[in-house]
Amino acid sequence: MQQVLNLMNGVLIPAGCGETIDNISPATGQKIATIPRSNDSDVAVAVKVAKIAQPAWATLSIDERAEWLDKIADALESKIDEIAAAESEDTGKPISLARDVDAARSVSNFRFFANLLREKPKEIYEMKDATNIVVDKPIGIVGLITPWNLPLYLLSWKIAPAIAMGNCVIAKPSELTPMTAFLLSQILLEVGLPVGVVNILHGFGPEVGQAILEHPEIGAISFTGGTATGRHVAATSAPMFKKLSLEMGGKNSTIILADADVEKAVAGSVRAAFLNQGQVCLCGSRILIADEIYDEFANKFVAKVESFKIGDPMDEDTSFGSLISNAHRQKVEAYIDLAIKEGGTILTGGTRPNLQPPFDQGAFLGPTVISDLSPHSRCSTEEIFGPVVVLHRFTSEEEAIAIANNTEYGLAGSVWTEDIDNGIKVAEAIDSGMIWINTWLHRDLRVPFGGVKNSGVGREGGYRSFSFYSEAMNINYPK
Ligand code: TXE
Repeated sequence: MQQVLNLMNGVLIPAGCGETIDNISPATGQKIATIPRSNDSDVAVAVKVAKIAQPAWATLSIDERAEWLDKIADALESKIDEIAAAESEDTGKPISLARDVDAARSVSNFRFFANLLREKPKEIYEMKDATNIVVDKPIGIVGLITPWNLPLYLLSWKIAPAIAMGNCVIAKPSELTPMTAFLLSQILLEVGLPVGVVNILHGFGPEVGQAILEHPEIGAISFTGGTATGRHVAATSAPMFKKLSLEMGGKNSTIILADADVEKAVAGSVRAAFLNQGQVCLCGSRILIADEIYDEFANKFVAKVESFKIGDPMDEDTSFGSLISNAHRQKVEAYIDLAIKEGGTILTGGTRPNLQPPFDQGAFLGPTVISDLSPHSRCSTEEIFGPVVVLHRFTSEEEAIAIANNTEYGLAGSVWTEDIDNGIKVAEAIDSGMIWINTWLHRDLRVPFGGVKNSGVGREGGYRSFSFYSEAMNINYPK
């Protein structure tokens, strides 16, 4: 039984109150660790140590901080299999996905921001009689709050740019997935990162998370999670004028135009629908198909979905793991029941697979495809955040765009067509932060990442992350 500890001031310690929370493996239902039940007094101590560490950290040169990010990347890379195994056990995702996506991206997040920091151009604006120089000053102490679906991938996506810009961080991973954050804590100690620069506190959102939101000396909050919680984060932080980055839910459309390459579109849209068992906010959970190719596409799509290998996430051949928890599975199953009430037809899935012990105790649910629902139905417009997709026909591109925009979210999506120019035209008409054409989740870390409407506020990625984690100051002086 692993005892997860907080990282605070360069040591691994329990919560001040000594209380713990059980961490359950989603695939087996077994307790695998305990985590600290931290609260506001732990946050108060973390802020004190971060405040002491921050001035020295901020005065390091760009190259020195970039060097630290590279050291962390190298150390993560040397433990990529250990990280993948921990992430797979903690989330229920297949080990192959944990290695190829979660662990690999955690390494590249630190390496990417190290190099981007080195290349960061100086911002100088010359006037006839004066010069302006823009200085990006650190905020000081920033709060990072992250979700359970891509634990280390998203934690590293925030920590790297935050410390690159000279801040110290107080991070709170999801209480459902503490394991790789704990591995990162140990790695930060191994590489000798100066104490107090990164502090990682575990515990419940409304307790230690809320304390981070409320602490007056934490100047910015970067949150990734559900829209409901994001609304609460904003309501708490905005009146304190904290900088706020919100990455929240999605209900993304995959649009299959009549001229699409059907084989390519089927393969791509199945991956976009069910990667990480559909628990990625970028997943394409509404598939809009041109009438002309609907039957061919739907049949091939269902056949591909039925080829997933569901089971032990630690088995290299498994391509479909468990959901994050039994509670989340019940939420997803409630949507499947609702879909039937709303007139939907279950083309495949909708049931729990029969698995051998101990996986019979896991939060498994088969990939589910539903047709014949109205595009205005709750299942077609609300975020389910699980392995459930709805298929819709459309007769014109205008209709497809209208369906795609008919949701409170605006995060991502994809368009499948052999005519790229037309694909770009359709993409631009969709209220969204990012659209892929004939692919999905192909990521250049320099581009803006984030959404509109109820999917988020602000953008992460590249220099946009740097500007979030700093305060721009202009100095003007005469020639
Ligand atoms: O979110 P929650 P979950 C979205 C995804 C889905 C959800 C899944 O669409 O809706 O996130 O993650 C902490 N004060 N995205 O269920 O509950 C909580 O402890 C402070 C979008 O975990 O919102 C956890 O650490 N913190 C995203 C974190 O908030 C609080 C990608 C998120 O928890 C808190 C990934 C409080 N009062 C998931 N209550 C994207 N757009 O990229 C909870 N927390």
